[in-house]
Amino acid sequence: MTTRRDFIKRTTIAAALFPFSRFLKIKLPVKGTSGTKPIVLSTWSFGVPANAEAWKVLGSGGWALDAVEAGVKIPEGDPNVRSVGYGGLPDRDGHVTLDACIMDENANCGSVACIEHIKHPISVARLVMEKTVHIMLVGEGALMFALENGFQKENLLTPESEKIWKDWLNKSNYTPKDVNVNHDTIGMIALDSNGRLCGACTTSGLSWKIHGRVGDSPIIGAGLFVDGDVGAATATGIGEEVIRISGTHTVVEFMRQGYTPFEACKMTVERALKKRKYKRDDIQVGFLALNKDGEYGAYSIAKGFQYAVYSNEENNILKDSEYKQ
Ligand code: SD4
Repeated sequence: MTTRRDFIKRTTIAAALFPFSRFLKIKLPVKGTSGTKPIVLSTWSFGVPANAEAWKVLGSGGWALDAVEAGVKIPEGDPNVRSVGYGGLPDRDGHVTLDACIMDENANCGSVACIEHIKHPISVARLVMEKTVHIMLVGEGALMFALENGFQKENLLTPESEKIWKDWLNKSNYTPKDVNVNHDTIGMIALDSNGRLCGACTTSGLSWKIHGRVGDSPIIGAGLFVDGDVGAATATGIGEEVIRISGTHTVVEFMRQGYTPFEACKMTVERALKKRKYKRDDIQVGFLALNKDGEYGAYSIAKGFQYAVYSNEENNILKDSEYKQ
């Protein structure tokens, strides 16, 4: 693991060399969590079963794109996960609206936003990528596209989530700012045994949001970004803060400059804080990143963010006290 002193030293050296490195192609002196492939990472504790599913593809030499799609479908289909897919908490008017995107190693990508009634929006996003000339479909149009392609219309509001929503309605002020920012999205990034980097991100978004609100999760460069030659990153937390700084694109650009995934995530979080003058722990924004060499890292503003890593047949969860340095 990188120590704080190592980080400062490398950051200083990197800052001094950066203006020249672009011309001289100097490889900046960085190191990170030891690289390995295949490997899959995902946000929060539901990343553990999701990674296990993704590993079924990665462990047998499959494509990272198939792995991330299969992996994130686990929390999407789990009614007990109240922040992704089926069983997700609704917006303030009781609609479960879902956001998802997917991206491969060649910058192919697809996305759906504010889609209703479809249990696996990630698979619709993949279809947008593979069957259309577009990248993003939203709302009614995304639903029509899904139905035309054989997806089933379902009620995604479970009795449990409906009860939580009704309890909220009883005591809420129903103002535009009355949203629940305590929320977990699944973002998954993977490197397969052929060196292909891919990612997926899917969520029901902030609960009690205004109907029609779209977060960062389906936006390429905000909730997810992959550059197959450099690295991949995904985001969790308040989507508005991630969109404002093109969060995951920024993380990948820092990795392109030679920073480790941990450093890239930390610098991007610092940028989000600097621009908005929030105090730490007032808001949550977290990034998870993986580079082309299989090195990974994460950083978040507030305490409590954790992520799951599956590599070498081991499925681990890392808490912030373990990955923050
Ligand atoms: C959103 N970024 O809709 C998502 C929420 C989230 O962990 O990631 N929560 O803003």
